[in-house]
Amino acid sequence: MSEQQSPVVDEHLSEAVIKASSGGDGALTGETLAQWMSANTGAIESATTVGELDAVRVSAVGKSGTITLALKKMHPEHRRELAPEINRAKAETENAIAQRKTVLESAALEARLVAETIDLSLPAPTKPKGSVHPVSQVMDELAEIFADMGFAVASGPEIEDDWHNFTALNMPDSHPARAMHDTFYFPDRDAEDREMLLRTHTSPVQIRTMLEQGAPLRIIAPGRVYRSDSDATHTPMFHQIEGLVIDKGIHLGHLKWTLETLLKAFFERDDIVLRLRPSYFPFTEPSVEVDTGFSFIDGRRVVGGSGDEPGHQWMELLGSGMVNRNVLAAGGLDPDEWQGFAFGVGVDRLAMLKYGMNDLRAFFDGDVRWLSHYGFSALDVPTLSGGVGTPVGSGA
Ligand code: 2U9
Repeated sequence: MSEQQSPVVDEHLSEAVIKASSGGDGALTGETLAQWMSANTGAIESATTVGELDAVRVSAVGKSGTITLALKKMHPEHRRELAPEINRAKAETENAIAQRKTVLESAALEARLVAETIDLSLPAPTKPKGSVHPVSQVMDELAEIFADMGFAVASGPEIEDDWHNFTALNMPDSHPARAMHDTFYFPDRDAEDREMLLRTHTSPVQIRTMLEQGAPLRIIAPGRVYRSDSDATHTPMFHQIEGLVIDKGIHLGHLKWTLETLLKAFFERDDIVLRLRPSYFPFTEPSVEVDTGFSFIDGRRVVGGSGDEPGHQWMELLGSGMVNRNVLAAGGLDPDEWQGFAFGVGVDRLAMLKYGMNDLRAFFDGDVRWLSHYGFSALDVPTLSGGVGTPVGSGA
C-alpha cells in the first residue's frame, strides 16, 4: 500500500510536531509526546476500515511519519534524552494498531458472512451444456450396428497420395471420374513423386487394409472426406462410412441383405424397402444405387415402405456394388479366388434424415441451441443397445 497521510492524524499531530521541532529550543517534551499518543489513540479508535487504519499507521509510525520527522529535526542531545520514552510510545502505538486491526478484520469477515448468505431453496443456475454431435452420434450408431454383423472399424490418413485415392480404385490418370471428385490437391508431391491430396472418399482406407491384412475382410471405414463443393446440400468437408466385405462366393444377395439389415436397425423400422438401380462407379462392377421408400409426415421425410405405394416416393440413399476385379488386384488379391461387395454412404445425410434436420450447413456452425432444438442432450448415447435383429417395438 502506498504511504498516504491520514487527515485524522494530521489534524491532531500538526500541533505536536510544531512544538517538537520549533517550540523553544525545538525540544520534544514529555507533554507533546503525551499529546501525540492521545491523538494516535483517537485516530486508531476512529478508523473503521483496515485501509483507514493503515493510513493512521503510515502517518504516525511510518518511515515519513510524524514522529520520525520530529526526531530528525531534534537536537541530538534532546533526542538521546527522550529516545527511551519515544520508542516506548512508538511501540505502544504499533501495538494498539495491531489490536485494532484484528478487531476490524474480524468485523469485516462477520459482515461478509452475513451479506453472503446463500438461499438454498433457489434453483441452481443452468449452464449451457453441449452434447455429442449428431454426426458423431450417427457414426457411433452405425459402428455399433456393423459390429453386430461382425465388421471391424478401419482407419487411415486424411492426406493421401493419388495412387491410394484414385489409381488403385480403378481411376487411372485419364479417368473422367477424377474430375467428378473436385479434389483439393497439395502443391508438393511425395517422395515417390505421387500427387498429394485430401482424400475424396474413405476408399483408400480399404485399399490399405486389403494390402496389410489380405482376405477375408469385413470392415467399415468411417471418417472425414473432402471435395471442392459448397452449397445448401454440399460442404467441402463431409463424413462417409464405406463398407467392404471380401470372401469366397460373395454375391449381390449378400450386399442387399446387409444393407437392408443396416437400414432397419438404423431407422429402427421393420418396413424398410430397398430398390437397387443399375449405376456406374469405377471401383465396382456391377454398380448399384440403392433407393429407399419414404413419405412426408407432418412435413418431415419419414423413411419406410415401398416408394411405389400411394403417397410414397423413392429416395436415393447410398451407392454400392461388387468390387471391381482391378481393385481386388490393386489390393493384392486374386480376383478369381476372392469376391467382394462394397458400399458408401454420406453420414451427414443419414443424420439429417434420421433426426429431421434440413440444412446441412447448421451441422458445422457449432451452435448448441441447434443441438437442443433437435433434442440432443449431454447424456445421449447411441440408441441401438437392442442390437441388430431385435424386433422394432418389442420393448427389448
Ligand atoms: C474399395 C472398393 C470399392 C465404395 C463405394 C459408393 C459406391 C458410393 C457415395 C455415396 C454417397 C459417396 O458419400 S457419397 O457421396 N459412394 O456411391 N462407394 S461403392 O466402393 C469401394 C470402396 C473401396 C476397395
